[in-house]
Amino acid sequence: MSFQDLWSSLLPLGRDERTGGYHRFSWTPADEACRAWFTKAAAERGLRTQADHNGNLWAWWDTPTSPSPGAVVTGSHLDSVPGGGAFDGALGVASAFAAVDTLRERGCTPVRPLAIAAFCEEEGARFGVACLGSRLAVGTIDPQTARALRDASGASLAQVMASAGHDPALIGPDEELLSRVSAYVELHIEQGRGLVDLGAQVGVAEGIWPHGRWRLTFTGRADHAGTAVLADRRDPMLPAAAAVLAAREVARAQQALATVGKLSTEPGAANAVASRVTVWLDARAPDGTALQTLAAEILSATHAAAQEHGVDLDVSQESVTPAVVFDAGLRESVTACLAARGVRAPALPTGAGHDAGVFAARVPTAMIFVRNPTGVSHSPAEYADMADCEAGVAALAAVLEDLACW
Ligand code: HGY
Ligand code: MN
Ligand code: MN
Repeated sequence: MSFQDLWSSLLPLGRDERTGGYHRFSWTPADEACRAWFTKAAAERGLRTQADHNGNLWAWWDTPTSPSPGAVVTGSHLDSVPGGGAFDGALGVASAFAAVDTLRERGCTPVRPLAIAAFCEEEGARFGVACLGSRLAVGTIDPQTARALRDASGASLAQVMASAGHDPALIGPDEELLSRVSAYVELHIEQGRGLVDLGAQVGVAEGIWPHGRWRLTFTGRADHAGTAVLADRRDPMLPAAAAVLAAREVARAQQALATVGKLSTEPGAANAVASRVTVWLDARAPDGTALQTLAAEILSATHAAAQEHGVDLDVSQESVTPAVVFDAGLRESVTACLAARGVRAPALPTGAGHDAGVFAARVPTAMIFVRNPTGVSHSPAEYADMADCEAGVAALAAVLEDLACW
C-alpha cells in the first residue's frame, strides 16, 4: 500500500466536514475509529497489536529469532486539539506504518523488536494534561491524580476509561515495557517554518522548550447587564481580559510565548454579568527560569486585576513540562544516517510539546520533523506536501533500518 493510500484512509476520521478541522478526543467515537484504523493497519502488516493499561496502542514487529535486547519504538499520537489539523500526530503514526512497508520491501528483518506506538491524550484536549498517556507510561504523573481528571462534562478519566473497557486501577508506570525499549524515534510535522527557511524537507529536533498550562478561575457576582451600576459590579470578565492582555504583553517583552486560547463563562447570558469566567494560560519560554518568570509576571498582573475588580481568583497549574534536550548520541546517529543517504536534516529547536519529550526522560529519544510550508498547526490549515511526507517516510525507514535491522 502506498503512503498516500494509507494516509487517505486516516484522513476522514474525526474530521468536521464543515470546517475541515479535527475533533479526535480520547475515548470518543472518533478516537475509537482511529484505534480501529491503527489495529487494521497493524493487522495488514502482520504486527501484533497491544493496548497497554494506560490506553496507549502498540503494534509489535516481533523478530522470528531470539531478539537482541532493546526494542526500537516509533510512532506519535492520533488525538487532536479541537479543530486541529490533519497532520499533527497522525503523520507520525501513518509514516511509521509506511516505514515498515519500506523495510519489508527492502527485505529488512529486524534483529530487535520494532514497535509503532499511538499515545493516548497527547493534546490533553479532553482531560487537560498534555501527553497524558506517555506521562502515565513513563511515570511522570501520579495515577490517582490522572484518574481524577475530569472532562468538560464532569466525567472523570477513571469513569471514561472504565466505560471503554479499561480498568482505571491499572494505569501507571510501565516499567516492564520501558525496560525493553532502547530508543524512541518520533516523526512529526514541523509546527513552525524552520525547515521552510532552511530549504530542507526533513529536520532533526534539538530539544523542546519548557512549557506550562494553568487554569485561572475568576469568581465574581452575576448581575443584570441593564441595571447593575458599573461601580457596584464584581465582573470576572474584566480580570480575565486583563489576563489575556498580560499574557501577550509579558511574553512580547520577554521574547517568550504565552497564549489564552480557551475561555469558558457562566452562566453565559448575553444580558447578564458573568458569575464565573475560566481561562487557560499556555506559557512557553526558552528555559525553565524564563518560563517561571513569564508565568509569575502574568499571574501577578492577573491577581492585581482580580483584586481591583473585587473578584476571587483561583490558579491551578494543570501541567508543567521541563526543557527537553534530546539524546545527543541518538540525534547524531540519526543525522549521520540521513547524511549517508544524501539527506540534509538540519537540527531545530521547537516550542511544541511531544510524547518524545516525555519519553526522553527515560529512553534515548529523537524526533524527525517534516517540512510544513506555512508553519501553521493546531488549525485546519495545517498542511504538508505529499513529496515532503514521503521524504519523511524514507528518512524514518532509513533510521529504523539502522537502529533495528543490524
Ligand atoms: O501543546 C503542544 O505543544 C502539543 O501540541 N501537545
Ligand atoms: Mn499538537
Ligand atoms: Mn503533536
